[in-house]
Amino acid sequence: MIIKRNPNGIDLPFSSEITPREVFESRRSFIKQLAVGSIASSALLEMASREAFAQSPSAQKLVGKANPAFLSTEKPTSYKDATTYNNYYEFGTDKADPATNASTLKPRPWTVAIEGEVKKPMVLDLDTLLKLAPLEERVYRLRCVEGWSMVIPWVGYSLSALIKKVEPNSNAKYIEFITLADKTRMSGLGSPVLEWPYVEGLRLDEANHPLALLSFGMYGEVLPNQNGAPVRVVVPWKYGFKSAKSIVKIRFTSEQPRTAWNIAAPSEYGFYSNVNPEVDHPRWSQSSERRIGEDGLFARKRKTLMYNGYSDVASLYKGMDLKKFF
Ligand SMILES: Nc1nc2c(c(=O)[nH]1)N[C@H]1C(S)=C(S)[C@@H](COP(=O)(O)O)O[C@H]1N2
Ligand SMILES: [Mo]
Repeated sequence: MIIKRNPNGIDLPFSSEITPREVFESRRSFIKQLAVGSIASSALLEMASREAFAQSPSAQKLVGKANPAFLSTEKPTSYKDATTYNNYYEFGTDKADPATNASTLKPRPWTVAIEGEVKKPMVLDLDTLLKLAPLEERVYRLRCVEGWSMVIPWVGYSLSALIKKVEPNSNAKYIEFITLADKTRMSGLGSPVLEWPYVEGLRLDEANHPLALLSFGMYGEVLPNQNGAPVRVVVPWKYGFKSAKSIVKIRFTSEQPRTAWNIAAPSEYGFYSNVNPEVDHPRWSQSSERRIGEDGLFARKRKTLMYNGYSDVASLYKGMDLKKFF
């Protein structure tokens, strides 16, 4: 149990039972993996050190135990890029807007209501949510539908742990994420660019896939507001917009839920939105991507991988025409 004083002066207990030694060792194995799997530059090793993840002196630490099943040999995107180049339209549509405007989001106190087709509907406060399962660190690629990608060390646990707790009933086929829409705190809500609140959804078997992450932190710290504090999902095999930020309600449904980008432009954004280099967006190719931080004059574009490289999920879509179910 780690108890730390956060910037607002509230003592926050965290469930992760990690000793500094375990942290050190998991970090070492991460470094070893990196050294084996790719060019071991000194910058890379430094990036992998716990110290390098301590990004801002005032931020609340949130440590997860590195899960060897979900590490990556790719160099994480810099903390600065990951926190200043964001899509969070509730705070404006320019990439720099969320970092500038999201300081008004109040991530504590916070509750998530869980309702719909479950045997145990409940309202969970953030501390209870944080203690529901051991926190892990997982390094995931995030691929935005706009054609750029990042590599981010998230902190959280599989969404399936929460699903198990509330016991979906036999009608539950989908899960809907409803996010905060607070006009008094979110400067972008005046814009009609999307319908608010921002909503997203998954089929229940997708949500139960171990890769689907309920995330509370990144780079060893609580989520910065602009990255979706205090709780979001990260669904790494789907385009970034499926990874809803600042969730206040999770509803289990029998019907496929509406989703924000599908409402805004149904011919461009489907419900599934799996990363798929073979299915172009109507207005641009999806076959390659720009890795944020590699945008120099000679930066090569990277090939986009099917399911963003997370081929484990393919069995979820057996027999489906992914051009139709885009
Ligand atoms: N509530 C909400 N969640 C959101 C968005 C948003 O505008 N509002 N943008 C999505 C998009 S398009 C992307 S690419 C990712 C970006 O996450 P990041 O800024 O943490 O990299 O968040 C997604 N989640
Ligand atoms: Mo995105």
